[in-house]
Amino acid sequence: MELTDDLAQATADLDEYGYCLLTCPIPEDELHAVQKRLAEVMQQERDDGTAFLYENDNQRVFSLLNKGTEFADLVANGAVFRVMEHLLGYNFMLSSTHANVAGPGGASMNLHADQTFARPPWPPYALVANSMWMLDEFTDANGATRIVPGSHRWNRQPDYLSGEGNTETVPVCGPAGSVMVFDGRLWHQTGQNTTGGEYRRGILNYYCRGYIRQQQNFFVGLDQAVLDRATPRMRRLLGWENYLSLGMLDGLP
Ligand SMILES: O=C(O)CCC(=O)C(=O)O
Repeated sequence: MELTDDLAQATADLDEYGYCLLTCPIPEDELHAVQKRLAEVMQQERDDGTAFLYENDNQRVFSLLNKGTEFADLVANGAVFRVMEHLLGYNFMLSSTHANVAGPGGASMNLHADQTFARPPWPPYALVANSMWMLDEFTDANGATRIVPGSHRWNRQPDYLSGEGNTETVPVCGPAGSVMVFDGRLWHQTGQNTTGGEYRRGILNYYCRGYIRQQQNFFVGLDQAVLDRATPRMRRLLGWENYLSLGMLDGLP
């Protein structure tokens, strides 16, 4: 798939294939600041023994909003926001934000759809959607996210008992700064990193419809300083605004 900064093309790609690939929507210096901060946090968590390491040298870094001011602009980025709104509608929210790093020798992840928490039958639209910010160039060799194009239209998770966990996938490759936005029904997985020394760093900003429980509990875990800095859009994304009659305070929106 071609990279695009045309949002009409991006939403058409999402409808047809279940994903789209956006050209880097932030200035280069902001991308560098995010890369630098993530590298620092990864190292810091390895040094202090709190790093979440798995599959050889893969690493997840959770709760990014509490770990650097650099990450907020990605969460609320305008281009991603508009494409997400196409998928998730009125007053959608941030579900979680974390980094997933495929380290050298890291194994691939099981093929899955992100809305597996919902019991079948699924409605004919996405309940959640994800965005993968590629902080390094994503290649077939370094573990680029692999997908089954068009699988969002099957509207169900893979059936492992019938071998669908082995459905043929394609890697979604792009230069550093590209963003893949994908429907919560799309079958996907982290690729295997077969390189000897490359780290494939990606940030997953995951969103949900306004009536779905968020993956991360921001009401309990968000640092007050993050909320103090939050723009109106960010407060809404975090769940600080009501969705119709949900999320009220003392009977009022
Ligand atoms: O890291 C990736 O490429 C995909 C990660 C993923 O699918 C997940 O964390 O659920």
